[in-house]
Amino acid sequence: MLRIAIQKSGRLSEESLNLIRECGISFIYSSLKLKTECTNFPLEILFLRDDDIPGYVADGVADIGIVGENVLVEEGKADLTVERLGFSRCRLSLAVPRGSDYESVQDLNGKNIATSYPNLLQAFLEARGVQAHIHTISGSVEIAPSIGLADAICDIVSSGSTLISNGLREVERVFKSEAVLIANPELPQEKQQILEKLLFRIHAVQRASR
Ligand code: PRT
Ligand code: ZN
Repeated sequence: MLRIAIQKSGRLSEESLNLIRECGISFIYSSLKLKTECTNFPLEILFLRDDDIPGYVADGVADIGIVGENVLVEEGKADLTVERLGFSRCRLSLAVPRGSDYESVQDLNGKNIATSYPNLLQAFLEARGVQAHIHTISGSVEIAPSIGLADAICDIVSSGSTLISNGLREVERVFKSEAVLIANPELPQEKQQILEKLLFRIHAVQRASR
């Protein structure tokens, strides 16, 4: 039996479950249960916080998982990727208050930037020779400038409406993300074979939806 970790409730959950269903795999779903065994394929589904998924897969607690690349790369585990899944697309962007006279990334030298993605942001700034003070906060990043906590923010954007409603302007794209399938690199042969069967079905689903 192969164990897959998916997000319990959030922006990845529904499409992760849909992908498994589209692969012809059946299971009984209850929002109260933290795991479920599929009835017609050797797969067990674990429902977890997205941030915990890369670590569990790296440690072998789960064999495979579905997570946003933004979380995966932030946690330094990009090498676990086996397949890009094409949903939950978004970007990690830098944004500044609408009225500020931002011209280039160099304007961020010495500034305070709030983010939940310090590693991705640090790599982006370093590559451009910018030194800023990064303040790591775990949520509600968009309000940081208006309460005087930061001069700029770096957060996930999809439609851009959250930035607009908080008086912010997107100025740099730091990272492009989509959901990815990840796997423990040392799966025993039996599990590797189940993963290959699953990947075969995922490819068929992807071809059919193109
Ligand atoms: O509880 P748990 O820890 O599991 O969930 P979470 O709250 O950490 O994550 P969740 O469900 O918000 O997002 C899961 C993943 O979905 C992210 O890691 C991204 O890979 C992806 N994703 C896609 C997004 C968005 N779109 C998105 N719009 N993640 C977050 N947002 C947020 C963003 O933080 C901002 O507050 O939505 C707001 C911006 O949206 P727009 O449309 O107004 O631009
Ligand atoms: Zn999370």
